Amino acid sequence: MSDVLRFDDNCVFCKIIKGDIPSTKVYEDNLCYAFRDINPQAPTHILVVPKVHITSVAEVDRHNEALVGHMFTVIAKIARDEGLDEGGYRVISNCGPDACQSVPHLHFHILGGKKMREGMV
Ligand code: DGP
Repeated sequence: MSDVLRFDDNCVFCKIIKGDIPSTKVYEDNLCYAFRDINPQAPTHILVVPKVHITSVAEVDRHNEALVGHMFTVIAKIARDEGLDEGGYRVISNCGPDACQSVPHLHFHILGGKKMREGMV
């Protein structure tokens, strides 16, 4: 896994990772960054993003699969630290226009802290 940072100058999440746009940091290591969503859909709503610019799940392949696996280890840690373990939580990644992905930088939403409706998933 490379920890070389590759940014897209036009990407809002790349700007957040660089600190050019402020965010409420929850977790950071050399591979990924987690911060609170600006428009929370649940009492706890955190985004986990890789520090390299990957557009979406559609760009996950054998070159970055270890990074994505690491992100899930981080997701589980954050959920524990946020006290979501007992009640449970949802992890979502919107991919492309039909899924209403609005920021084209791979991210996983962690949503928890309330009973969610059954619905899309
Ligand atoms: P998605 O629709 O799956 O691409 O989710 C993008 C999320 O990113 C959305 O829930 C709002 C969040 N978001 C967009 N811009 C910013 C920002 O500047 N700061 C923070 N904290 N969150 C943002």
